[in-house]
Amino acid sequence: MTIIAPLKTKLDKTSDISFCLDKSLYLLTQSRSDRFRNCAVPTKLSLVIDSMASSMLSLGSTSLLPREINKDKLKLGTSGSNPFLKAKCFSRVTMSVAVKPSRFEGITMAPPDPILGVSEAFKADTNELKLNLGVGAYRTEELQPYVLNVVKKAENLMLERGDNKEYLPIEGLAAFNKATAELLFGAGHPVIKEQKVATIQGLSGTGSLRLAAALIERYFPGAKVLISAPTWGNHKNIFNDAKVPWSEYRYYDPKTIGLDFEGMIADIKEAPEGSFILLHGCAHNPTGIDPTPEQWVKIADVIQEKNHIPFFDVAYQGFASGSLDEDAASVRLFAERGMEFFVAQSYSKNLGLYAERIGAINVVCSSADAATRVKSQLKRIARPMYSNPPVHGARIVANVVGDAAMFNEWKAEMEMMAGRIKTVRQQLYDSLVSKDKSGKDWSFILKQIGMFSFTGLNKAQSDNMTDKWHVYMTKDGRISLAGLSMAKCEYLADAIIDSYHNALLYWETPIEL
Ligand code: KET
Repeated sequence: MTIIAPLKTKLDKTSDISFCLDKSLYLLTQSRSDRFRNCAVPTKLSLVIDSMASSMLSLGSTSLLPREINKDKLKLGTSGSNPFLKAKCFSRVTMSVAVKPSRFEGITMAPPDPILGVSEAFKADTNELKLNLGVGAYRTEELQPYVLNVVKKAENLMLERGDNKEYLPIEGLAAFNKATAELLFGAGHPVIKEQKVATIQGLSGTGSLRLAAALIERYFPGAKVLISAPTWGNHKNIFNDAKVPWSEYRYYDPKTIGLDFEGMIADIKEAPEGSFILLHGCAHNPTGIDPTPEQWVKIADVIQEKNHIPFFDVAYQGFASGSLDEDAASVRLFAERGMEFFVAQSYSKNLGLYAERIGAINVVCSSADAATRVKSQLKRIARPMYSNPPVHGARIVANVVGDAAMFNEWKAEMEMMAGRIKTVRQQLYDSLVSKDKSGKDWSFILKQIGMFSFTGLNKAQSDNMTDKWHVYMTKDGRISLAGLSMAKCEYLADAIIDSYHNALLYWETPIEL
């Protein structure tokens, strides 16, 4: 269908040319002296000027810019075979404009992603002082991306073996699924031995969460997911897109810059029986504040009492403490109680496989039979979404975990990465304390764990970090310490101190993504 906008114009010194496009009306101002040879129209429009009419007009070339909406000026016309409509004549001139709009006129511009959009803005900045602390991605001391040596070894092995590129089964690579469940629960754990875990390979942590969300939507209609306030911003998108209702439980207390444990417990207790409770297995994003082992026990108690279903997001196993086992303690506590629950896993951070999109969804069931059925339905959900997952990352994980020497090498590299983050954390704290004479207590930075520091900077202060200091971070006040080097700690401390004390203060506490 071609949409035609009949043009009615009366030429004065400045003529108003109004036309209508798919319910949008634009008022165009055209100077008489300009020549009207071609029309550079905003990308939204494709505008064809009737050549006869345009020569009659003998107006100059110009850009037609939408000025304002003027509903009364003109009505929309649509055409069948003839792309030009006969427009009515007012005084001296008749002309027609055929407008071929995009079918996507109704699609508005999406805002940049609050996390991945920061990397795009960083790339566009030409200042040499710039620092990207937005996305949670590990960098070397030289601020370069890091490919683990053990990953390179595993890839070489794959080349030597001449591994093929055949489709994987819908559930993914069997050796990966075995390795990933064992890494989570511990090899030989009863839930694995008794085949009570339904594991399928997912498109990293995000894709695995999305599969579980689809399963919830299909088999637990109306059930609510409770997520922490705040949480990783994409959790809300995932549940929204899967049409799973969610609400928040209290988690972060800005007054203590710590866990609001009482609030958390009260909100979990209050949730309707049988709700899903989303928990960060370790290294809570964005706060870097985890419950203590004793608090985990109480959380498990209240979840069990209320018959809720825990849903773990484990994106940082090994990154919180440097130990894979220690960081899986929360998940294992729930497994030992014989509870049924979900665990989404990601190898983006701990193996640095960000772009390989490798992870898994595990559903711990109370029987092997239930696990078989759940797995069959997860496969059924995956098949029309992406058919089957990519093999490369799965082989890397299976090779690394399946070979004792490579497994040990991985653990050593992970300790190195976690250790470097701890060192810059300490250095940032030292720099802040030595430079800031206001007496502010910066010790919260040392108490937080994992890749991030939740600085408490509000939006205006975060904007100042970026606009004035070229430090890129998310607007909720989170900085990724994995993107910081020792050499940049002083500069960052200067930026934080200036932003904290001098940036216009909003009334708000840190915003959520
Ligand atoms: N869960 C959490 C808590 C998380 O922080 C991330 C990624 C993911 C899951 C998913 O990662 P994946 O690469 O799909 O396995 N977080 C970082 C990157 C991102 O936002 O996508 C981040 O917070 O910077």
